[in-house]
Amino acid sequence: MAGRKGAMRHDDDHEAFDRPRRRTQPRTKVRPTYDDARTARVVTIDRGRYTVHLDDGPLHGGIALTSVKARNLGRKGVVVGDVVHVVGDLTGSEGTLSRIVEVEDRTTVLRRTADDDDPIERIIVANADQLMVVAALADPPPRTGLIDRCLVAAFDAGMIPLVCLTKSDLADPAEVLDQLEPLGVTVLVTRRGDDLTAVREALTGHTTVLVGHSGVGKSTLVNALVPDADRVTSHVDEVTGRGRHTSTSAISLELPDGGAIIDTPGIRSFGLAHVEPGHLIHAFPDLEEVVVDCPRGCTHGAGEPECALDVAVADGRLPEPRVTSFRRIWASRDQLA
Ligand SMILES: Nc1nc2c(ncn2[C@@H]2O[C@H](COP(=O)(O)OP(=O)(O)OP(=O)(O)O)[C@@H](O)[C@H]2O)c(=O)[nH]1
Ligand SMILES: [Mg+2]
Ligand SMILES: [Zn+2]
Repeated sequence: MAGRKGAMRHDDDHEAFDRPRRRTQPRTKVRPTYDDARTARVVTIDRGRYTVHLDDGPLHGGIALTSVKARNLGRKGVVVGDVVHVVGDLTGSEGTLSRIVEVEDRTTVLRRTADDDDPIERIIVANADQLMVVAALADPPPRTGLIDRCLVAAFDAGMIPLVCLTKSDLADPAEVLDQLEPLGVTVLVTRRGDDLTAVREALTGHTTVLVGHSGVGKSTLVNALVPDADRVTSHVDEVTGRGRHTSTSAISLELPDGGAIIDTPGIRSFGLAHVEPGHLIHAFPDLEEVVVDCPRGCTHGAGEPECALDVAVADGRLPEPRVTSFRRIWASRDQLA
């Protein structure tokens, strides 16, 4: 109870903060200008408290602040990865609080619906330019449907997709690699204690969000890539074969050589109700070129009677696995993974 009271008191403080400074004009017309605001990035959120980093964050000499949302933002959401403007105490000293007064336009948003029938979409992360689907080759076993769905989400969001297949010490990656190959997506294979040079190279200079089932090794990767990350990891349940949902909130961590990696909680499914039909083809320029010859309203799916993709496969302009793989990931939208 005591903790709760403390939190209430802070909220009152922050209302007081928000009162316009100049009182000579009617209050409703005064819009604070926040000339003194600094730009920061949201790295994690915990019960209404936002940890934001000024400049590059602590690893690169910047400052970490605890912030609350200013009232002028109303119900506008603030998510991990957002670039925000903060005012108030910007020293980062213990016990200080700053306020987020503005959220900059997002370059990308990763959305997901809980499942395809769920109309409520949630933004998971803003401003990431890469999405790395993390899947274990065993323990828990790979579910290619989920990989496909995450790839659709990445393509739809205009993010560069990557796949990381973990636990290659436990199972052979050949089959999953074969299935992903025609998509032309970068696939990285890792194992316990591996040298992670290839992963590092793919991530440096980018902001990459990790997405995958619980227990696949997302936090393990983060710990190997970021010094002092200290992400808690936990074993996969021997009886159910499932992860334990060890990570419970998203957090963005700076990479030593530049860029950031965003660890997220394990997901059970990845709903794609928000994905526009026809949007995915933009991520496949070779196919997009061909479908200009499709009849109006063609979805380019396997059952389409006059789809130009079939003609292009028949006359050798497109490799059949490429078209089949495109259709598979598009069809994954209708399956629950
Ligand atoms: N054998 C093997 N085990 C691994 C590997 N990578 C991770 N693990 C183990 O897998 C378990 C789960 O790893 P986590 O990093 O906690 O998984 P996570 O994806 O962060 O899980 P959530 O936070 O629940 O979403 C831990 O016991 C890790 O030690 C690997 O390459 N090989
Ligand atoms: Mg984790
Ligand atoms: Zn078509």
